[in-house]
Amino acid sequence: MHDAVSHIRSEKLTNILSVQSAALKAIHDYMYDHDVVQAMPIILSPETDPLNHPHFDASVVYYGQKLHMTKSMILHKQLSLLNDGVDKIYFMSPNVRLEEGHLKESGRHLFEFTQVDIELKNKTKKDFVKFVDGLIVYVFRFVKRECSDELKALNRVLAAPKLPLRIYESEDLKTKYGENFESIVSEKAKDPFWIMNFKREFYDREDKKRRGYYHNYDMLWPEGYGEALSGGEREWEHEEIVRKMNERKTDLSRYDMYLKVSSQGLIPKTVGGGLGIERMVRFLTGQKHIRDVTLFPRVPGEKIVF
Ligand code: ASN
Repeated sequence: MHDAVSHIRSEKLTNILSVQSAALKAIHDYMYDHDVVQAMPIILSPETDPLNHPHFDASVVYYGQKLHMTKSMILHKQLSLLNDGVDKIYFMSPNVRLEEGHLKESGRHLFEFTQVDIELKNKTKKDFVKFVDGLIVYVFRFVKRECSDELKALNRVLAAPKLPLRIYESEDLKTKYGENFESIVSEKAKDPFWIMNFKREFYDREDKKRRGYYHNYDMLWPEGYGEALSGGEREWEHEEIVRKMNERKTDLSRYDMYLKVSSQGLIPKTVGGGLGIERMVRFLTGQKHIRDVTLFPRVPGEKIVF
């Protein structure tokens, strides 16, 4: 209890919250300037991101209906772009992912966090990378300008990266550095960078002519801070969606409504991704563990105080 109170009262946290506030303003300004519409997030829905890695269930039953807490708004992002007048959308989306306790060691996992979740219609991964490159530099510049005292107090020197950010292919990095390539390259890097092509969820587009190649990506922070954003171009064709759900042994009945929409050919062609807010603040402020940048830490496996 005492530790939690002194954490909330610390001057370090004052500085971190100022940096976070500036970074959030920069994100909103950038979105507004680029005509990206902000919509409100949802927390409970019949189905959410399947998140194909081990985690505990977070659902409630409400009037007989099972509702899941948002793991990511990916499916809702796609559905929101069914509106013909909206081509670009973002959500400041709280996610609940009840991760396994060993992930607390990573320094970058929270079981409750917020991502700025972006989706763009009729755009490609190239467009998205360019859009996010611009966002990152905009945030860096704004934070450096507005929070020079706070950064100094935190002993953090930030250099705005040169654009375009470097782009790597995961296969090349795997050959060079082995399975742990993401951490190794993040340790070595001085600027944020992109890695293309990961086998992930059903909704990230797989190349039809080159099976096993996925038109998706991660953006990583340098200095060993690891994953910042993940996203990709999306599957929109019903047959591909069903094929990939089956490949991942997904219970199709859970995605009944989504599949109804896709079977009518309505899923729009989109690209997008989600940037973790707390991870970004951890990097901007140079903190060792993500718990240090949150007012009320939710670290996997740890008991919550407040
Ligand atoms: N936000 C991610 C995306 O847009 C999905 C996720 O967080 N799992 O692809």
